[in-house]
Amino acid sequence: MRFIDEARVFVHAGKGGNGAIAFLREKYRPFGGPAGGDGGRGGNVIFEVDEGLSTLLDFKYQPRLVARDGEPGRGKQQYGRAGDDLTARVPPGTVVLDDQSGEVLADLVMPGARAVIAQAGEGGRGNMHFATPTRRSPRIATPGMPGEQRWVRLELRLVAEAGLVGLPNAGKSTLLAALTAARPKIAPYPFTTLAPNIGRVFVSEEESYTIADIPGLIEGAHLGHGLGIRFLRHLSRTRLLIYVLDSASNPASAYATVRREIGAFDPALLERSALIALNKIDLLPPGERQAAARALEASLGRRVLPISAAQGLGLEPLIAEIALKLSELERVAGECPS
Ligand SMILES: Nc1nc2c(ncn2[C@@H]2O[C@H](COP(=O)(O)OP(=O)(O)OP(=O)(O)O)[C@@H](O)[C@H]2O)c(=O)[nH]1
Ligand SMILES: [Mg+2]
Repeated sequence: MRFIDEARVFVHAGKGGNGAIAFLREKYRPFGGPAGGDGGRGGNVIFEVDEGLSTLLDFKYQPRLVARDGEPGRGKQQYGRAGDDLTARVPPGTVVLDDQSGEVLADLVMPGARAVIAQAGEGGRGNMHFATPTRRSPRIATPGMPGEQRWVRLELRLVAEAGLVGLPNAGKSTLLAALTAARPKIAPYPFTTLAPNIGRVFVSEEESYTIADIPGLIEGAHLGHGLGIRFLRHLSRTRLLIYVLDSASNPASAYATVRREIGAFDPALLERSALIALNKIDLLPPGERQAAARALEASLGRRVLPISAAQGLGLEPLIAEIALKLSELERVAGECPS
């Protein structure tokens, strides 16, 4: 399935039905008074989260969402039928913005979350409402109101607790595959991953978290080099970044490059809690692995966890460390709600 994380969609809610002008004509009451009913309201355009979706692909095929109009009122005080709402399903994490103003109309995260994106027009009022003692046969009814219409932009920002970042070929996808049931493509060349992947790590029966594998970044990504930095949007909801560095190719400089590119996208990401995984330590002689991690720790001034995603070395401590960080962050968030 193609991963599409941006789409432009035209939404048009239904117009309300017109109010009716009608009079009762019954056998024994030839001038029975006004009896035009109200028009029905139009259909809203609603977006709703469907947990089973992970792409905005559907909107590429159907970029116009037009809900039905309400029916006009009728004689004998009958109301017009309301137009059916049109409900479009979106993946969790979809942000809906007004295309022109950029205003955020909805941020749809939780399964089942929904928002009216184009408001339907109200139905008009029939002449049965307009009779007064002095105006007993009003020939007045109001028209239905138009439904809202506009272009909206959809942006998917994946919902994951932690995000893997690093240069191409560092082993991010290998790590995701080692920790979760996700099966991303893995290959010995850069830019294997062309779109983010998500997997869930099970720490215990009650505890699990999700990790996103973001396509590799290179020097100048913020200038459009490589795959650029647009995928970094998918880190915006993560609470923890995991830098994946290849121990065999200057990890300190890789770290600096990745930080520069992330900072160019959004400086706030540099403040985010982070862990550093020094990958591919199986390529080093066993006696040098810890030393390599300590040396990098000393040069970065941050804790470094040595791992081999391919051979499953050091993964238990990493899983535990991620879980610990996330639960600390959760506690802090709980203490000072923002
Ligand atoms: N020896 C060794 N090789 C590894 C390890 N982890 C990954 N690799 C290899 O490194 C290459 C790149 O791995 P990927 O997981 O595709 O790297 P990536 O970071 O996802 O790369 P992009 O998707 O291009 O950004 C593959 O050939 C992997 O088999 C490791 O721990 N040890
Ligand atoms: Mg990859």
